[in-house]
Amino acid sequence: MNRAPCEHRQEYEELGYTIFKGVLDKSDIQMALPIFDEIITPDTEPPVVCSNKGARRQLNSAEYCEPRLSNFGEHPSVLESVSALLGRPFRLTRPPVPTVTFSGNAGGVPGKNWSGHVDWYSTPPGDLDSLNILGIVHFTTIEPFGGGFTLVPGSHHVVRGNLGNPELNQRMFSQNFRDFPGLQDEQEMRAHAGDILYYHPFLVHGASDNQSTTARKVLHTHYFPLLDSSPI
Ligand SMILES: O=C(O)CCC(=O)C(=O)O
Repeated sequence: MNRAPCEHRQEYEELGYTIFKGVLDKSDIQMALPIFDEIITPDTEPPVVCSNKGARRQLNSAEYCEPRLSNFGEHPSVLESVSALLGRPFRLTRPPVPTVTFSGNAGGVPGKNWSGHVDWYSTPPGDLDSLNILGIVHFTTIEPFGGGFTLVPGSHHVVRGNLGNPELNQRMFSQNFRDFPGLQDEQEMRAHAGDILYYHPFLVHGASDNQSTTARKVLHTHYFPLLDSSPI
């Protein structure tokens, strides 16, 4: 781990995301890359993938899960990073989902026509929804405008702060975050192969167009801390 857990936690609290660098090593990456190529190609169609964002292909359901990739959600180094961030026992709450963003349109260009969303579990959110953490495990290095995960820093505070506002609630629940009061500009995240970005469930975020010639390969993960009141 390249930074103290408390620094990651503080960054996650303040900005709504934090990046753990070099969690997976070269041999992990080399093992995984051909599996991405095997299961997701530019021609892979629904229902195996959802391709509602053009060049972005995300494996659609547990039915199509690929254990050789999903298992990275429970790789010891990955679990160590989750543990550092949560500081308590946790569960992997759904199968990790591989996503490939090929060259092309996939959510807009940051700073131009990009628009973000929140991963609502329910609207309005339940008391525990904000405790989920979402991860993006990078298997390729993201170059500028290479389809990187794009987010609005600190937007989880704005979202949380407006949950009691009926007018803004309606906008948030219909994913209308354009010119939303209080939001900063979006930022496209850079990352190296092996890095993991964790983000808050109320963070405004989204995919972005891949204007490079390198396909972006990531695994989306999802964890939930164990609570004293957690059901068995
Ligand atoms: O990483 C990406 O491609 C976008 C992820 C995203 O928007 C989501 O999982 O809700």
